[in-house]
Amino acid sequence: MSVSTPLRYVFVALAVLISLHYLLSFTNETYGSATSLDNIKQQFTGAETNINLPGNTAGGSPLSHNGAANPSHDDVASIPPSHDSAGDILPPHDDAARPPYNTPVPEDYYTGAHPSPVGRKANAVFVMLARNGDLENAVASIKQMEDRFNKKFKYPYVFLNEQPFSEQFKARITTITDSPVEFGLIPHDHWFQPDWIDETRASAARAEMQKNNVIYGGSLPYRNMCRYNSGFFYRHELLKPFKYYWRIEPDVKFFCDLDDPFLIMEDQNKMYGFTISLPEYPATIPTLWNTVREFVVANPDLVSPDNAMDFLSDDGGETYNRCHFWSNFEIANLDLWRGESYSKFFDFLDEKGGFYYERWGDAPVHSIGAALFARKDQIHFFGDIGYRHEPFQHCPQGEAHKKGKCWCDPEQNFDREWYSCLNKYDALFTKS
Ligand SMILES: Nc1nc2c(ncn2[C@@H]2O[C@H](COP(=O)(O)OP(=O)(O)OP(=O)(O)O)[C@@H](O)[C@H]2O)c(=O)[nH]1
Ligand SMILES: [Mg+2]
Repeated sequence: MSVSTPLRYVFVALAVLISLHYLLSFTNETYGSATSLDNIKQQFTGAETNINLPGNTAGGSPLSHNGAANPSHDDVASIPPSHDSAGDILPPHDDAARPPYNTPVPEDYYTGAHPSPVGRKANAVFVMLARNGDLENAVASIKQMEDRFNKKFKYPYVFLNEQPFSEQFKARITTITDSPVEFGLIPHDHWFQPDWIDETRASAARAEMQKNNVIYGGSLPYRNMCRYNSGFFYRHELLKPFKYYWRIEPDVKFFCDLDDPFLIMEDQNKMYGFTISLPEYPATIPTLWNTVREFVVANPDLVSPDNAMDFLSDDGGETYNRCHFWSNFEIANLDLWRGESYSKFFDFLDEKGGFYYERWGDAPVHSIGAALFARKDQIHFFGDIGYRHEPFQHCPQGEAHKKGKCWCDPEQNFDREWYSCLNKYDALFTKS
């Protein structure tokens, strides 16, 4: 059968129109939704159409979860969220035709709009000493701190380095937190070996320790770092506004969700908090204890009553049992270090040159300072903070493990290992 010419034109026009409609329906969401049968029906009947919630893909777009139809972060930022009076989230009013699965989560779910869960914060800061080369491990530690704790609390961070931080370092760190972050340069004289140190004697000591395989025994930068952490970090300009700090190192692990430990410090008038304690290597501190004794004899008034000497010594101060709090984790009150007692103590130690002629670590120096210049009840064991710095970890036990939803194996716990000093800390409070 042949079709007459005018009728053929009508068929061709109709075919073009129908093709165009399907083409637009697939490629343009707004067009598709405006012309869908459901919507056209709704225009006439006022009936509600089904809403496809995220996770309810039946009848929804296959792109609703991860595909190209999801808004980018920039889209989220540019669309103001709207709330009804009951606080429910409504689709953005300026884009009502957007399918519900495409409605972005309101921005205030992502930002610091929510205050700390308990509604108040301490005057506190995280501190990390790091080199540019520590970047990957620094990011790993900070990301965990954010996930376990700080994305709820938004405490600021201070990073310190004796060399300027690279742009890459700053960019990678600021990407993973919404909290304020400062990158500080350490003043030259706070870091490097002072002129009055006898370099011949210092380098001979390094060579000897290296020969004896003392850990970091041959390293000058490590000594600078130990001296800086012992006596200078708390004087940095960027730390001046703060009262409490939490020291974080690159490449550590935080195992549990946390409440705010800074508030424990503040509310219970704590001075120093730790998670792991152990004895120091004797080869790094041959004359440290004699120097401490000399200081105490000369300055008896600076030592705190009810101190924790029994954590340090098993014979009333005669000898050092080498127990120290592992200072790669510290939550402490900066006033402990800024106060008269510790300031004079540090200067006294520094003048002896043991940071360079031996290899005095900031862990024993801080621990002796905390034990002698604070009351023992001001030293706090953070049993609920799951933490690992290779090769040891503290994993919370029992209820604390459950409450923190900790991911460490509770059986992998340093507390009662033979090499742990926690029993000496416990004994401070159990002995009469
Ligand atoms: N800016 C800077 N930071 C350093 C330097 N050496 C160490 N640090 C930092 O000081 C802290 C302690 O150094 P570590 O090398 O971790 O010392 P450690 O914990 O005794 O030894 P590890 O078992 O190797 O972790 C870390 O936060 C390091 O990133 C340095 O030369 N410059
Ligand atoms: Mg370390």
